Amino acid sequence: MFTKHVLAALAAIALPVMARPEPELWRRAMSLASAGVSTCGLSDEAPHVKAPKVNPWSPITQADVKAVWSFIHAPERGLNLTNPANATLTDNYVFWIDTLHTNKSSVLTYIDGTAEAPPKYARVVIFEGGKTEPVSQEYMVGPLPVSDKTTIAKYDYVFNGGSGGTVPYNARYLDGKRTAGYEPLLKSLMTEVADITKALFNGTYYGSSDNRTDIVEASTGPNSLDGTTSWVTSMFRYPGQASYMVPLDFYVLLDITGTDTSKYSLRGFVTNTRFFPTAADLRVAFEAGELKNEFPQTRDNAWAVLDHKPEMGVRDLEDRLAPQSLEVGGKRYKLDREQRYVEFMGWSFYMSFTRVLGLQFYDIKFKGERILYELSLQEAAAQYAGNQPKAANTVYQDTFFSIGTYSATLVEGFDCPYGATMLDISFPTGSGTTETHPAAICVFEADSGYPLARHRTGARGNPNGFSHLASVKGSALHVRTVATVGNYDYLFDYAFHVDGSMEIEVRASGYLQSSPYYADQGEFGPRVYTSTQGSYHDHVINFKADFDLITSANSLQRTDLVVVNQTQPWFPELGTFSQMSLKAANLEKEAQFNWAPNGQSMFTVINPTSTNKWGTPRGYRLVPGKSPIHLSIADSPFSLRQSHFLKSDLAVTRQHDNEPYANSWHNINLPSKPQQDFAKFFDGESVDGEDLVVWFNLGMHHYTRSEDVPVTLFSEAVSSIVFAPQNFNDRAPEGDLRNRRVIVSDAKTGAISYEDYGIPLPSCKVAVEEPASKILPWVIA
Ligand SMILES: *[C@@H]1O[C@H](CO)[C@@H](O)[C@H](O)[C@H]1NC(C)=O
Ligand SMILES: *[C@@H]1O[C@H](CO)[C@@H](O)[C@H](O)[C@H]1NC(C)=O
Ligand SMILES: *[C@@H]1O[C@H](CO)[C@@H](O)[C@H](O)[C@H]1NC(C)=O
Ligand SMILES: *[C@@H]1O[C@H](CO)[C@@H](O)[C@H](O)[C@H]1NC(C)=O
Ligand SMILES: *[C@@H]1O[C@H](CO)[C@@H](O)[C@H](O)[C@H]1NC(C)=O
Ligand SMILES: *[C@@H]1O[C@H](CO)[C@@H](O)[C@H](O)[C@H]1NC(C)=O
Ligand SMILES: [Cu+2]
Repeated sequence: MFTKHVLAALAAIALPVMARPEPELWRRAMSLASAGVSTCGLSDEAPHVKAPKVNPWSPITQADVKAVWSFIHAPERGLNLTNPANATLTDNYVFWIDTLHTNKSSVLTYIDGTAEAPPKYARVVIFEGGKTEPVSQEYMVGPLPVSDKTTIAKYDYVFNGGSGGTVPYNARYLDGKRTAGYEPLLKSLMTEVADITKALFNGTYYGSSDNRTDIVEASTGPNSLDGTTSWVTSMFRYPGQASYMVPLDFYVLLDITGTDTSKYSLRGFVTNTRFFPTAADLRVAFEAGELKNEFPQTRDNAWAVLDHKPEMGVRDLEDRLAPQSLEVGGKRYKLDREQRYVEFMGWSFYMSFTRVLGLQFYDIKFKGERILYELSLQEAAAQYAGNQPKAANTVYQDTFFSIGTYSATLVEGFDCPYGATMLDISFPTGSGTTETHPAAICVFEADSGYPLARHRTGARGNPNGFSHLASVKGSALHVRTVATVGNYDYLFDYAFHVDGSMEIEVRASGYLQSSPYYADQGEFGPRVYTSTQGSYHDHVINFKADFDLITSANSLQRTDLVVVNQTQPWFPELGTFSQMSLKAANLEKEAQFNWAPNGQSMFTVINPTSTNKWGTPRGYRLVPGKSPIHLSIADSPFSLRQSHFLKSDLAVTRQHDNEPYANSWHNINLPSKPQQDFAKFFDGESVDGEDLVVWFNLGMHHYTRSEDVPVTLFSEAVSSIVFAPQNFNDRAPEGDLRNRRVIVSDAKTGAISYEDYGIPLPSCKVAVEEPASKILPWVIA
């Protein structure tokens, strides 16, 4: 039967914004609905589902954070803490509080059985500058809620570097107290050479709060190699909205070892790629006329601001609204907001959130069978290159900055489709309170942009035949967040496809950490503006995928595509000839390895004791997606032993409660004496038929370009991986989907039948109002 459909009148109606208590309810639909117009259910709240269990991975509550704060500050704890608001370098004070990672061994019996949920713990970082040997120390506080059973203990067991949760002062985070510690020295040095910087750059720095200062200082990391000494590399820029794009060729290097700021000293100045150990040396060169500012930087930032530039012209029809992905059939996923639990087309999962790692997923199941126990970001690293101190010195590992705290408000209709479910994030601060960012995570189902499957069987040459045409809708549920860490915006997208595959994608936008332009340094990146060079850098983003396919005992099967010589008796004239063949073997021991060149190996996590109907072990294949890279440099002094996890595409280890993280957040400042040494995970343990963890890297070799101005484009700075079922099912899990069309035509009679499986196009109005983001309390984090 050929059914005719009325295409919905898709009208984008922008209405004035009203204050609404729940930001995601952008529902003018309400008034249309009351006027009897069907509104596609676009703006509806996702149907509620009750999570099977109270989420055991959830962040600790606001009340717990407060109680932990009081608990650790109580005199009987003996921690001798000063309130951070009043603390100095030589006091003990809390840096931050976070949720402690939950031991897998204690949670499985809860989610799979009848055991109690394991108790929650807080993770507390205390800067102990007041100790004889000043350190940063991590603690665990629990069980929570705080009671007389609650204790505080050093949090050592997740760090394998030999010093547990203790980090030497010189490797400690460069917080406001430390920057205030070196500011007087920087100020006096820059004041001493103010006439020189004025002459060279028309800029002077008399300290960050002096009203004569008209350039800004920016330092970089790491600040130490092993925690015995500490330095800071400062560069200067013109201030403004796009300050990252207007760097100046002037650097000051300071030694900031220890807590006694009177001992801080100048290592030297750098400009014109020359090093001057003292201000006097710099002055000699300046007065001899040897210093030039060949490519004067622009104080004007406007060219690098991400806004509409009418002077670039007009494109025909660009005054029309661009296509939108809308859930026109209504939301097809269910949500338990409180428990952060989602069900979608056979998928189910829980979410969590921490300061250090951001968004995490737990207990990811497809059709009731566990695929992953945990999926979480481990690190977002970047390493730069250049023949000047800032770019050469720069390695970022963004867990250092608590990357989770930089996820903030998403723009509906642009960052996420209109009508997406918006979730807030909350995390403990360093002062016993909880910070909340509205609409920092969005959940939505979107069209894949291609059919999941299709086939046409033609009737050509058979006048009595039928032609059969089938096409199946492709869609996926996405969970997305964007973390803006300084210059960069990292978009993390987790997609749950209806075919049982999962895709993890990272994109980067935001400002380059650019360098001043040097005519003779093209090997470090192109000139992208009058006096700005796009500094070459690598982004490497590490993830943990703790697969538990059906059970925890899994193997990693490597199938090599090898060419073999064969003889086959029916081709006697060929003699020996070459053939492709598959050679499979399970990885025996923990290992780090790369994707094979030309994709000639397949890596599949399998359950070796569970087979599909055809006798093949059930598995999920790791499919490299866009830009499957790892760190390009193996032995940089700035990314040495603390960065092993960035140096291979993949790694497989045995799961242990004391190895929950690839990296430690303080590790960036310990390249040659790591607090956490990923290499030590590889101690010869078997991973064949064991509880294994796959660690993988996404990333980009960021070959900077003029199109990185004003900001890097998400379209090109993208990397991804897919986990796809590989003999996991007996056939493709699509036959149960009714979102498909089948058209059969009879070649003889010309009769056509069109089947829509009871899912016709809706006839409703799409009522779209300017979204909630417009009225949200924007988070400027
Ligand atoms: C900081 O110190 C001042 C002066 O001693 C005191 O009045 C104030 O209460 C302190 N603030 C905190 C948060 O402890
Ligand atoms: C407590 O810390 C302060 C610095 O904040 C220090 O001066 C004092 O000696 C410490 N007291 C003890 C008992 O350690
Ligand atoms: C020098 O910098 C100041 C801002 O501090 C600016 O007002 C002035 O226009 C600049 N002069 C030149 C010649 O660019
Ligand atoms: C700058 O600060 C000085 C000293 O604090 C003050 O006397 C002067 O009025 C300020 N100038 C401007 C332009 O604000
Ligand atoms: C196949 O035979 C060719 C020709 O004898 C030889 O060069 C090649 O190395 C052989 N390849 C393999 C995989 O054995
Ligand atoms: C987690 O497991 C480790 C290693 O077995 C153990 O030392 C630690 O006490 C456990 N943590 C909690 C919170 O139970
Ligand atoms: Cu980049």
